[in-house]
Amino acid sequence: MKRREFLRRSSVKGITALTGASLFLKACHTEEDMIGEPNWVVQGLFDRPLPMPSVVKQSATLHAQRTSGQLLKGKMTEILSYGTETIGPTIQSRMGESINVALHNELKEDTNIHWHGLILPEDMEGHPKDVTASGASFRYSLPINQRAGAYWYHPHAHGSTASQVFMGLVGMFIVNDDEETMLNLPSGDFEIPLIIQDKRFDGGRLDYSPTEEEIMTGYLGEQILVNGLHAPFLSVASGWYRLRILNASTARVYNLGITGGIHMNIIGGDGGLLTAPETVSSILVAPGERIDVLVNFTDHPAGKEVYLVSNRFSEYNAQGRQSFNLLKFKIERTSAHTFTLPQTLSHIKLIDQNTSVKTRTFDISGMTGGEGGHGGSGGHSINGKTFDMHRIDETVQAGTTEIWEFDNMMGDEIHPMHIHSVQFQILHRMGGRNQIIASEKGWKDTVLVMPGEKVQVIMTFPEHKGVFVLHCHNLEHEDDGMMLNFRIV
Ligand SMILES: [Cu+2]
Repeated sequence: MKRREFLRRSSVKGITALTGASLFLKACHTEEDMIGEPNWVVQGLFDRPLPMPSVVKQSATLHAQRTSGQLLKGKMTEILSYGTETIGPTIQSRMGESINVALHNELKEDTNIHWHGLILPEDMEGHPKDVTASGASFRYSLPINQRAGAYWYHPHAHGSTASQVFMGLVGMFIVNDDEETMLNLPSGDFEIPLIIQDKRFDGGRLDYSPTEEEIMTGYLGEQILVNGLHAPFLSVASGWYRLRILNASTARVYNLGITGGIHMNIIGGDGGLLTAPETVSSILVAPGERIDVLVNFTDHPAGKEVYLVSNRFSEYNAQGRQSFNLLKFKIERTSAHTFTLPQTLSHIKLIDQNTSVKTRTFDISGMTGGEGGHGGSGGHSINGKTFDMHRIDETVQAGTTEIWEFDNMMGDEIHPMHIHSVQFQILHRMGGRNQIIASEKGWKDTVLVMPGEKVQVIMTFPEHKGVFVLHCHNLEHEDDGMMLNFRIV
């Protein structure tokens, strides 16, 4: 199918007004109508316990390798992994520390690690030019000079980022600091990392084989995994929990909520805590984004079961038309632990717009007109350009502040835009949702730009110099070339 025809048929532009609960329009399809359509999520039994990634501190050794895991009930599946678990270990650190990570590439292809959200020197942060060949090793030395937050890590070898992430090479990277510790937030058994990935299977085999159409829209899986397991449950007490949620899917956006009338108190986004909690009934989380959520199961009787769900958010886009469960919470005991939601969480100094030395606009709505192709000559573009490893697209001055504008006003596709090695603040969203949502009211490294939207962000570049990338975190788009280099001088 030609692209134009495909777009006409899918009418994805209509997504723009449909993302807030109050803006939700009545769908003309019922879910029953659409069962069996492509990428329809298949729900499981929620009868296997949620696995927890192991936690490592100060140093880690990661063996990128082919192994197997029981992602689906009763079936072993070949996956890629950083060790013996289906999800990479959570690397836990404190601001001011330096973390050493040894990567051993035991794959048959290049790989590397990008430390998503961490502000790191050029040679450590995982630019696609810096890959580790099959059979080789690399030592990452990561100085942690930023505030508490849930960051994460994944491969960034151009052309194979999506497949390696899809096959399982992901992990969380937690930074703690004194400001966060003072809050005494729920911790230990009450702090739960939730890493969400959608997967497609062909029989018992993981299947990553996007068609040309799927490179346009993103590759959607029918099974939703949490911490590497399809349809798990978590046994909880009737107290407060802190959920550290990461969307590590290649393209799927989730509109997360909890059933049973339980609200999500959003306390943080990509770059750590907000200034104050924001209470929502559901929230969009795009690929690459994280949310930090406090949930109160107090006042719910033992024996009650509720679900982490993704609610419908668009009737026009295939992935927005369905609501489905991701994880079951079984409230099974009472908790002696008491906690009161804090009124204030952290201090965030807003960047003064008057200090910006330049505004750059990035047109993310276009295609280069090529036929596209995964890792090929490219279709998705930024400012009409597809990624060239050796071309510097933008040059910025270390330590200066700029406003960058991502313009998807004329676009038809969903683009979560990510900038390496900085944290930014979101100034405006024009068109579409026309607002900044709860998780966007703090520091960010990835911002969802829906079709019909234009988003402005402001950031101060770090003092370290070098070449970094900005790109779409729909990983099919990224591998298709929707990425540029910027150099800090
Ligand atoms: Cu994109």
